[in-house]
Amino acid sequence: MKEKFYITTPIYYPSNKMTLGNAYTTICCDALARFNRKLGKDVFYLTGTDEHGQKITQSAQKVGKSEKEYLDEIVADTKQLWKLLDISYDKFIRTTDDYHEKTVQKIFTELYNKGYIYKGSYNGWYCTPCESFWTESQLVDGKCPDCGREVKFQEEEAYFFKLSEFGDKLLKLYEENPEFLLPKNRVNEMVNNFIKPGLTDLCVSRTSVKWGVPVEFDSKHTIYVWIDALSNYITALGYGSSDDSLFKKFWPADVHVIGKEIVRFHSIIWPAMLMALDLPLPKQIFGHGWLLFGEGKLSKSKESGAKECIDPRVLAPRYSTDAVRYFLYREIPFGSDGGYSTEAFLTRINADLANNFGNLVSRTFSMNKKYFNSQIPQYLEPTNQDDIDFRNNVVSNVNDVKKYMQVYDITKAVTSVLNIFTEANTYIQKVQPWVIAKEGGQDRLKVVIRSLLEAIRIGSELFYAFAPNSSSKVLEALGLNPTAEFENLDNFKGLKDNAQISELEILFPRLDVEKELKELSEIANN
Ligand code: ME8
Repeated sequence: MKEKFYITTPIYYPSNKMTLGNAYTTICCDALARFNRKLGKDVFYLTGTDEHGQKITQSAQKVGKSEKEYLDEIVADTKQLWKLLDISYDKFIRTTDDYHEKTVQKIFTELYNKGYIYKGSYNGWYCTPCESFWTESQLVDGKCPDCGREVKFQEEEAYFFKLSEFGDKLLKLYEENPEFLLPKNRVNEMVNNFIKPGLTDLCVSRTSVKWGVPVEFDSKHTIYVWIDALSNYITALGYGSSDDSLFKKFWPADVHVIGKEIVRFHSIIWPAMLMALDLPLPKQIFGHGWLLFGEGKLSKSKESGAKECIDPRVLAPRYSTDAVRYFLYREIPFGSDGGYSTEAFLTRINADLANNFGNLVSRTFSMNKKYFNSQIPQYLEPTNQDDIDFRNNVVSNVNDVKKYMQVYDITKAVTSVLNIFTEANTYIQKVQPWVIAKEGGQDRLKVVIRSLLEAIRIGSELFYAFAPNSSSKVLEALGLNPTAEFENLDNFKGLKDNAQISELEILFPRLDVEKELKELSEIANN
């Protein structure tokens, strides 16, 4: 039986102003999902939208629509964006889906029946945009510590989840599984700032919020959005429904990938909920950093006043989806914050995609055309040390890519893929195939060109997870199926002797950076 791999993004707050920052988690998960499929695993990649809460009602009212009408349009747009960005999700869950709402009710009732939820009364400072309650001491200058906006004092009858009972269990979890939350530096913050000082019970119902899932046994209460939202990871698999085969197959999740600002919900509340439900915990949680613009996070809930174009709907059609994806993987060390700049984006396209990858493919294909009529030279064992060293370097980079992907180090993994192309370009300069061709070393020429084509094959196989479009074109030109599982990554025998290679268009045209900067800035300022 195939090994399974269940990966999730957070479910997104519906927005028609998605920036590159918002798309970051989904783009990163996509590389992991694709890579694990190529490793031969049975992958389930989940994403979706988080559609309940007061904020939705307010936004819908502003444009004179019902919540459902407003949401349907945004969800359709979001799905289109994921299509544009080549996101290969297996399921898209909406928290307004019927099956989800029913199971959330069941989960709440079960927690109540087990004594983990009780009725009390709540007062505190509520931030509507963040849908979070804060205590007086948590406020920063009297405002929401997360988004800096006004908070309102509210008091109401409410249900509470006994989060306070889970402190010791959570501490034990972190002691026994130091890799449960990655990167490891996020663990200290959770343990020292939240768990050790003592967890307080969590308010999990509201009577003032109407747009949400009603408590099954007390319908004037609406279930707290985070209880509703976190449950998506299991309701999407059919947990608690008449068909829970996906749940049985895929749960526990292999990894929940999330942004750092929602680590607290995923590494404290979610495990506590699962413990209370007697369900296995996810194997890992990965809290990535933020894509930054200037001082603040790029996000739709906080207008950054950006003067650079950060709209993936503009950037992807203009420079290719692969370029947008590649830039995010390569530039922002996965797990840390990273700054965005248009200039860095354009420079990377030129340096890494046009001059390195694209140029390698185009010069190798044209040499192969010139010397071997575009047929793949027959495999011969290398005897020249330069050829042997080159092959070893390629294989060592392959091992690095696999090693880094295993620990979700997307940035180092993609850098190692590009190293393969760099090695190949350096090899061309070093051995100078045109000199070998002139001096009549026909067998050596076969070894060199074959080695280059194989390096392109191996590199493109690995690059497929990150830049699926251009890699597919290369693999198809070489007569291979881009979605096939990895094969022959550690040898130079993956191509067919004498097979014909098809012509390829330029993969990444070189950009005039100055001109692009000017045009993008005009777009951004309009
Ligand atoms: O948090 N850089 O949804 P969301 C990197 N509905 N990542 C960013 C980013 C940036 N500038 N801006 C946003 C929610 N993100 C909840 C989740 S899960 C049960 C409920 C990321 O739409 C953010 O970190 O605000 C998160 O991982 C994702 O976009 C969705 O954020």
